[in-house]
Amino acid sequence: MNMNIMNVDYSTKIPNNVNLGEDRQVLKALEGWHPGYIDWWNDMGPEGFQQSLVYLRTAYSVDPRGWAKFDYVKMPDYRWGILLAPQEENRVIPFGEHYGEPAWQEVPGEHRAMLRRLIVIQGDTEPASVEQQRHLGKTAPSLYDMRNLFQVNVEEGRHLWAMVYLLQKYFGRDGREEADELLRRRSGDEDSPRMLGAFNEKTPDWLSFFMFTYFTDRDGKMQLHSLAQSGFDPLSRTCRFMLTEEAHHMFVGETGITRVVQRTCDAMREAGIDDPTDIAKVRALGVIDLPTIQKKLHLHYSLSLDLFGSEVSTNAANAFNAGIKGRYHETQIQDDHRLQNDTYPVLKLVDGEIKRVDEPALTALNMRLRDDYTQDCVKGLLRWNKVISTAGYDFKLSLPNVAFHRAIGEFKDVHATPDGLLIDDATWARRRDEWLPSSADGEFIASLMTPVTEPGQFASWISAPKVGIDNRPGDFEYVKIES
Ligand code: BYC
Repeated sequence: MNMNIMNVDYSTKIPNNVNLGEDRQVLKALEGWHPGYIDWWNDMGPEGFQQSLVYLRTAYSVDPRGWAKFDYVKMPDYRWGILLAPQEENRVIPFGEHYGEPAWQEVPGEHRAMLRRLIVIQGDTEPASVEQQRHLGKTAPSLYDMRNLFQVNVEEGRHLWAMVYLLQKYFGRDGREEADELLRRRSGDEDSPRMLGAFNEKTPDWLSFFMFTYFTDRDGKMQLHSLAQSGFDPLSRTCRFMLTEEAHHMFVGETGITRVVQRTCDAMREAGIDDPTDIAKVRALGVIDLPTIQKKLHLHYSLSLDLFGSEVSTNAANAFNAGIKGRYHETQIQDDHRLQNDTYPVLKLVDGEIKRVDEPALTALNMRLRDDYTQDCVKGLLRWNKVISTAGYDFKLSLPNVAFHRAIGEFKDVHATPDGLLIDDATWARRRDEWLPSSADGEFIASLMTPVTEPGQFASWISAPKVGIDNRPGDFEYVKIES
């Protein structure tokens, strides 16, 4: 078969650019896994709308200049495929003890367990997010937003396929067992939860969805970048292509929050409200007040920080030394890429105070990636704050201190305010609802979540997007619900 790596073979049941047609054993394993996946999608994927026609993009190539086509598809018919970025000729391992050696095309035996663990953790997050978001279709604020939700969902499904392919192709029987386990765990399940904290939380409403795609998908971006540096070439190539799709997910988050903030500011202006913290007055307009948006931001940012693991971690050092997981933009960093003698400043709790302490750079890699993440997060805040200041309001959204509301790492046993002031348990209990969404806040937001399914119409609490998907006009019917 003439396989062009840029183009995807759609002749097998599982579209791919990895020559599955000639890799009978792996094809068989994947075909064996497929029915369980479809069962999972039917049980745990989007609730309702499975027979609706959704205007989705599907990858048909991995050429960065044009890799997707848009068309109406029923979600269960989406072609979930296995797509790897093209192999770079003579690629070498860009960091760690094996620095400069040829990248591995097979799993290095000594690092097998570590590699499998990272692939399984990555894989576990993908179906988890679909599970967390499954009920949101019913309350979509527009067909445009509904379509974006489903796009994100089918692509998270494809990312699960991507990890399952690696497990089945490179890890034999235990890889197949892990692939089955990925379909068995469930977000929020008491007995068999998803592996990482944030993926067992609820995504109760659309503001949470936008916060999740902005903050938690961005952890995904950082982790995928680190794995895209991997010396294990198939993992690197897989993650490189996943990042292409991931960009849209964060776009959904960033523009979603922008549109919520915009709508709130517009409504306050129209009503002549000068004080954005007059919550009752603002809420009476049917929009979400800025202080509540800030609370949601506190929540999702702090949950996402936990996904980076402990600030000081021997797991992270081992993965780097082994050449398995690198740093963000590793190949662009000017240093020896081994880090044996370097240090990195880490925020730690010292005698009851938050202090910067120099730690060996190798064990501080989670902290470094988290710092890169925070820098990346700031961009959205600048944009949102621009909307607020342009509307003439003196209010700034901000990221909370890293010690605030943490369940993993250095600050998990203390309480801190969003400004980073350490406080005792009683103060935390008393003031928690000032900083994180309270049940009353949740009820108010829930009261706004009425579906809008008229093309070109939007719910009261969110403004229209500036441009359509695939340059479609404002009244385009992104989802044909009855079909
Ligand atoms: N929750 O040395 P430590 C995405 C565990 S998101 C629960 O501190 P390490 C996406 C840890 O497993 C990206 N447990 O951390 C986004 C370890 O347990 P064991 C997903 C946690 O290992 C949106 C112990 O604590 N990809 O793609 O250096 C939608 C000590 O670990 C947590 C990845 O995460 C937690 N938050 O780093 C869809 C990349 N944190 O082994 C998709 C792969 C730590 O002692 N994963 N623990 O039993 C990794 O690189 C690392 O495993 C972590 C943790 C960064 C997660």
